[in-house]
Amino acid sequence: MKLNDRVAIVTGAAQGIGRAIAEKLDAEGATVVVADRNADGASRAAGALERGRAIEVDVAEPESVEAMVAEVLAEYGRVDALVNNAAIVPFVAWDDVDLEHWRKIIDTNLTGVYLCSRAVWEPMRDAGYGRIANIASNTVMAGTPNMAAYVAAKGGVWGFTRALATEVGAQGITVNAVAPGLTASEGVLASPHGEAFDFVQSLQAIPRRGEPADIAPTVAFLCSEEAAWVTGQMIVVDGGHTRH
Ligand code: NAD
Ligand code: 4PL
Repeated sequence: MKLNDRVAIVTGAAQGIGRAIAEKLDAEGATVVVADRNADGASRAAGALERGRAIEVDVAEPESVEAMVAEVLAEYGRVDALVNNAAIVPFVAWDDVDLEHWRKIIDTNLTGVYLCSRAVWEPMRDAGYGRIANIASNTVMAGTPNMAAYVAAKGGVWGFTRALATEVGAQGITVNAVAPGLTASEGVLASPHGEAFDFVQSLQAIPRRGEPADIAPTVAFLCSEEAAWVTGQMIVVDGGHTRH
């Protein structure tokens, strides 16, 4: 299988797209660290995997992220892949977002990607191998309303992906982004975003609801050794909603 003997961290993997990614990496042979601030959900998701391991983490907190990576290194001695998936998915008109809320979204959705990438950099550099896959969003192209801070953060993730790819390519590390469109995760289904499926489907080339399992295979490919020549890219996985 494509990921045998590989160790992967997937943040925000207690549910939704992250959980589907964890399941796919596990099915491809990886040992998967289900890293989430929801400790109970992470344990449940990890327990359903062949080689799952749950770790509680808040990706917006540097000490928490460093402790998570230290734990993974102590246990497995390596981190082959990092999937930066954890994020807050808000639905708030842009002028109803106060500064504190704006900062929280940027801290989690953008700074969290930086912190987790920073924490795996040295072990990946020393190993001369690494795969970083960042979950962005097609809202960066669509300019989706009611999530301005989120769209700003995801645009930042897109830019960070390209810049980091340039700086770490010589060390055998690839950095890419996957941009899903509207996807039926637990988080989205429990929010007003859940009412947008009919409208978004009418814009897609493929007229059905996007599911978390639709996103995972592209992420697994980017985490595999054979994706070695793909870096600094953002791959849109949205049933043809946006084209870029
Ligand atoms: P979700 O809300 O269903 O799940 C998110 C998970 O991340 C939860 O388990 C939550 O506990 C965890 N999390 C949140 N903040 C965290 C933090 N600070 N530290 C650790 N864990 C944290 O979300 P989802 O819809 O599955 O989204 C997953 C990813 O996909 C996100 O990056 C999101 O922006 C992206 N995305 C989602 C959609 C969509 O329509 N569902 C579309 C495009 C992109
Ligand atoms: C098209 O990333 O890509 C709603 C919620 N609609 O989080 C997203 C679209 C949402 C999206 C997203």
